[in-house]
Amino acid sequence: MEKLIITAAICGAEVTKDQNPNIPYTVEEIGIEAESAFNAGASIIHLHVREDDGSPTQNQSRFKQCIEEIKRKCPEVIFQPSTGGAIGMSNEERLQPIFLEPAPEMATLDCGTMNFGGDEIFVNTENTIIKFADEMYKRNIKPELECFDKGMVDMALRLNDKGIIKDPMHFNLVMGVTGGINATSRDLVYLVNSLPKNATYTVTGIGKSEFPMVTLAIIMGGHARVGFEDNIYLSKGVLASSNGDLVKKVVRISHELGRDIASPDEARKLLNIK
Ligand code: KMH
Ligand code: ZN
Repeated sequence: MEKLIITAAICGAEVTKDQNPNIPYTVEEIGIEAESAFNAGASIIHLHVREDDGSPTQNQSRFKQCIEEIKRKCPEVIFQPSTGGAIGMSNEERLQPIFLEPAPEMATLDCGTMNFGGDEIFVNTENTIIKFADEMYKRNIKPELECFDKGMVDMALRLNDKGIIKDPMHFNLVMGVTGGINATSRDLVYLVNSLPKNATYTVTGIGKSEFPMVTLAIIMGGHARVGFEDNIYLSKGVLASSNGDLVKKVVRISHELGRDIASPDEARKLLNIK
């Protein structure tokens, strides 16, 4: 089986230090968390950034500072800024990291609108998806297609048929968000069977489903995402002390199952990043 690409979602936009004091906010903390994930085996950093007080921002200069800090510590790592940002942000706000110089190698492309718990709605209309995709391809940025539900996979496939989303596609199947698809083996098999043969995919399980879903992905030939954005616990009731702790656990599981871990350059080849 091909090597496992591990993505670390080190920070997110919603989780706070009240929930786990190790959530990074400052540039320095973000650098430390990225380094811990990279040293443990992550080849991609999925990046949100925060103000020093923890509030989420898509500010381009904040992204630049954080990326420079991470590059200083782990120059080879692949950056994947979020264009999802936080719920309620405008499209213009969310797109800012796409216009960084140099352009990031990847970015997220959220493939549909959905409930996000309580009164929250994460809005991604079809036209938004098309605009974000166009902006990414203009800059040779590989989109990771964030699918929180089956209809989002279908949206990506429809836009692929129209030539808007290009082959080979790379999906992130995000399972267990309130309002999205459940994190079950049945549903993962259903999603994976819906993908074209030449697509690659990563699996993200939210909360306590993180490690079970990632383990299934390792077995099925997919790739794995972990990190504070998705889950703050190393095991039941035990807060993770770093993103590196979460990545180390995936590496351990993967090695037990006989699958080696991809370096960033190996990940670039597997994802067709040029
Ligand atoms: N913060 C979520 C509302 C992404 O990074 O593209 C959306 C999100 C997806 O995190
Ligand atoms: Zn994100």
